[in-house]
Amino acid sequence: MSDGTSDIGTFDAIIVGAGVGWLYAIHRLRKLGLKVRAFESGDGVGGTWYWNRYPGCRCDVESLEYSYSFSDDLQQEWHWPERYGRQPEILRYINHVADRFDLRSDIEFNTRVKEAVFDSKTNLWTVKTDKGHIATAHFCIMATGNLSTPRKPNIAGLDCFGGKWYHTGLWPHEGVDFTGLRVGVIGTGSSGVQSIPIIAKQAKHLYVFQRTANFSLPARNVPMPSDKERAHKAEYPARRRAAFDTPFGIAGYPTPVKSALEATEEERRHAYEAKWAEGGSISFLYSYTDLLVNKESNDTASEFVRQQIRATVKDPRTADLLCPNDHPIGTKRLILDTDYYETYNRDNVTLVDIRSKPIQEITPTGLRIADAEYVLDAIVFATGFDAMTGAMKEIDIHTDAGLSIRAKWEGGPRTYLGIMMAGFPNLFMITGPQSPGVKSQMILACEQHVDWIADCLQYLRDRGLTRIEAEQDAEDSWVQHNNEVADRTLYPLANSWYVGANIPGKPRVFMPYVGGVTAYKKKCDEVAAKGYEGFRLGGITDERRFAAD
Ligand code: N01
Repeated sequence: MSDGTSDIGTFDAIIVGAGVGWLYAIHRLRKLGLKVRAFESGDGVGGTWYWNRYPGCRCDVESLEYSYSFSDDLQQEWHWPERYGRQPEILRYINHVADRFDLRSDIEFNTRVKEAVFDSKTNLWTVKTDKGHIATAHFCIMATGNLSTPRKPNIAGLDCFGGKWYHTGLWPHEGVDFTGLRVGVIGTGSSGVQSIPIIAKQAKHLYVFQRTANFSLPARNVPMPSDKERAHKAEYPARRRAAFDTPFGIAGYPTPVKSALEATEEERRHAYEAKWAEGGSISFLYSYTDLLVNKESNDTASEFVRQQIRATVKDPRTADLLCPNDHPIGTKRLILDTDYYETYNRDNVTLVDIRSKPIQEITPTGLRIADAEYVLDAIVFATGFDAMTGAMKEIDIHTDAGLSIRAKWEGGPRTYLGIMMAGFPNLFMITGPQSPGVKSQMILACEQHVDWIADCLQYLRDRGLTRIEAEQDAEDSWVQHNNEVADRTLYPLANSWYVGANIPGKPRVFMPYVGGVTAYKKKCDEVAAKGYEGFRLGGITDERRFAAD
């Protein structure tokens, strides 16, 4: 077209965003015979694992669990070399999946969706991209990710900084060599904690600027034991099913049977020590039934970890600063590390408390806090993401009725099941807010949503329907239920990205569903079995049938 746009046609479904859910969606919808087109801003597949290439980046869910289940051949043939997958290995795996199932041909890479608008007369979404593509589809599936909008704080002076700066969530593909450099890392969430031990080994000196101490447990990563891999693979289908009967979608941990307060102090110490030695976050949180709902019980686990920190870090003042004291353990994403606390025993590592003395500015040569200036050659922002709502709000999603997602979510996200929203027909989300996604094994969560959406599209097609929309009442009840479930736990006590606390001005609303994977899946299945209860279906006309019919 003369205005620089190009109409690339009409599809049954457009998929926006990257990541593991999105690849499976292409595969699953194609199997229904649907014509799909996906848009991806990067030049390759992988989503989170494409962008987060910082040193030490590794999954905190064990690799035999953190993998696709939809193809038994795939899960049998892939070999995971370590207990927890490293970023390059996970990215290699996702690329393998894209090739094995021939998924790339339906993807427009290097293309960012800027706008999506719904026309209620045609029941069609029209999507516009930064490359000038215009595409229309009956259904739009947002697979934009929950931790895909990196944010760095607005600190005065960054523009004049003479060194280089990086964000962990947008790491250069060619890698960064910190050898001989004075490096500052701002942020001690998962990304900071994973990268700090590796950067410390390279840098001349590493300054860690910590605002809030977080709980971190040892991952105890090891090469994959072949007998463990064999046994796991022999039981894969049963294990995958069992995962849905667990709160976090991860099977293989003994279900706790009693409260931490029913155990003696001695029993608790043994239990926590065993979990500390075993490594892993789920295992630790499964020590007792009530660590995430009873503050007194939680205190026992939190204090155990603080003792471990004090026993590991030699300088008492540094140890004290590293001991989290503003939230119960597990109410922020529990971090898994390799040698994080040990790293502070190195002579070339300094922990700087920016809670009591906040960063004032970045100078041409470094970074200044109230009473000191640190000379730096490089700054690493490990400052996180506009989580769960950021990516959706970056796209101008609206309808011809004048509704927009930005306005609808102004006070926090509102969804039905984290899958759809009232006022936005035919717009699905994969692991949207108010679903368990980020509080579960993400690939399982993505597969569950994609299967639910695919079954829904099949249901509509079988009945000649072209429109589905969440009812307002159903959405309101789900939002209320989501809040009630969260309020029964300790999660809201933490200033976490789960409540948007890391983004100045973001409404404080608890965003993930924490009622557990089992309860959530049961609800989704029941809704479908009752003919998509809580959704309004319609739009029967010949010309609006799916293209594949
Ligand atoms: O981000 P975060 P992340 N001045 O938001 C600090 C997943 N993930 O990228 O707590 C100074 O957790 C902030 O301080 P505070 C995982 O789900 C998974 O590390 O706001 N500091 C905090 O310390 C994880 O939870 C894996 O006071 C500032 C840090 O930056 C999620 O991604 C690996 C600041 C941000 O921590 C996000 O993790 C990596 C400011 N103005 C990530 N603003 C695995 O699978 C922010 N901070 C292992």
